[in-house]
Amino acid sequence: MSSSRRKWWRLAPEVAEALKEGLPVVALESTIVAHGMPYPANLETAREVESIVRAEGAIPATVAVVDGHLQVGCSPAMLERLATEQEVAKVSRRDLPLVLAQGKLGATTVSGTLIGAGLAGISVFVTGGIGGVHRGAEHTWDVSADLEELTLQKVAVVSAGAKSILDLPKTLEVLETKGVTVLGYGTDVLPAFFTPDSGLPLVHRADSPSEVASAMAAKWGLGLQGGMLVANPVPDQHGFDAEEATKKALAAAADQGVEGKSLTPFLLKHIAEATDGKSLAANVALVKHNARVGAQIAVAYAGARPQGQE
Ligand code: PSU
Ligand code: MN
Repeated sequence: MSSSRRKWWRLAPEVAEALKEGLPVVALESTIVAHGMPYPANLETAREVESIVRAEGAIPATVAVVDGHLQVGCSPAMLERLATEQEVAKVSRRDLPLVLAQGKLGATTVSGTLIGAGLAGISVFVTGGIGGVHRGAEHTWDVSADLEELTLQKVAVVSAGAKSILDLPKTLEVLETKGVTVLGYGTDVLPAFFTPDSGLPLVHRADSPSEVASAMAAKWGLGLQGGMLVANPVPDQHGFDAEEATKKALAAAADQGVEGKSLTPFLLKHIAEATDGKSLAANVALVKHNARVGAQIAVAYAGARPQGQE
C-alpha cells in the first residue's frame, strides 16, 4: 500500500486491527445517516446497526469523508456529526476529490462507500437499498453511480434490493450487462425495498450465509473484478406497498424540478411524509435485517476464505 494513498484515507484503529487479524468486518454507508433518514431516527439506527454487526461477531466500519480523509470506521463522535450537522455533502465517486481536498464533512453513498471498502479490503458492505436506473432514465440518463462502482470493487453488497422509486427492470438489465451477480437471499424475486416482492424473477438465489460466502470465494478466487449484490427482502411484518406514495413523490419532484443528487433524498422524505412514517419504520427495519445477514455473511466468508486470498 503506497503511503501517498494513505494520505487520503485512513482506517479506524479497531478496523485496522481486525483486518490485520483476518477477522470479519462489515462496511456501512453514511448517506443513509445524513440524507436518508431524519434526526434522531438516523443516529439511533446508525448506532443500532453497528451493535447488530457486533452482536453477530463482526466489526462495523462506517465510511464517510472526515477532515480531508476517506474514513473507514467512524468514531461515535463522527457518527453524531454526520447525523446532526446541516452541511453534509453527499459523496459519490464523482464528488470525492473536491470534498476531500476542501476538508468538508461528507456522507458516502453506496458508490463512495464501495471505494472505501475496496481500498481497505473489506469484502462485505451493508446498506438499505442501492441506487439504480431512475424512472424516465430514457429521457434523463439518471443512472446511479452505484451500479458502475459495483463493477469495480470486490465487495458483496447486502441490500433490500433496489428502491421502488427506480425503474427496476432496467436496473436488473444494467446489472446483468455489467456482470454483477445478483443473489436473492431466501427469495426467487428481486425485493423492492419497502416491498419484499417486485414481481421480477431473479436467476440466482442463496439460502444461507455460507452459500453467499462460497459464491464470493469463487468469483474472486477466479480473479473476476467487481462485486455482488445480495438482495435481502424487508421482513414481512414491515413490508408495505409504497407505489401510491412513490408516484406522488415523483410528481412533486417533477413539479419542483428536483433532479440529480437531490432526487433520492427528496423522494425518501416525501414518501415518509405521505405514509405517516410507515416508510421510515420499514427503512429502519430492513437496514437492521440487512446488518444481521451481512454480518453473518462476513463471518462465513472470513472462515471460508482460502489462506492468502483477499
Ligand atoms: N437507500 C436508503 N437511503 C438512502 C440511500 C439508499 O435507504 O439514502 C442512498 C444511498 O447512499 C445510495 C444513494 O447510494 O441513495 C443513491 O443516490 P443516487 O440515486 O443519487 O445515486
Ligand atoms: Mn442520479
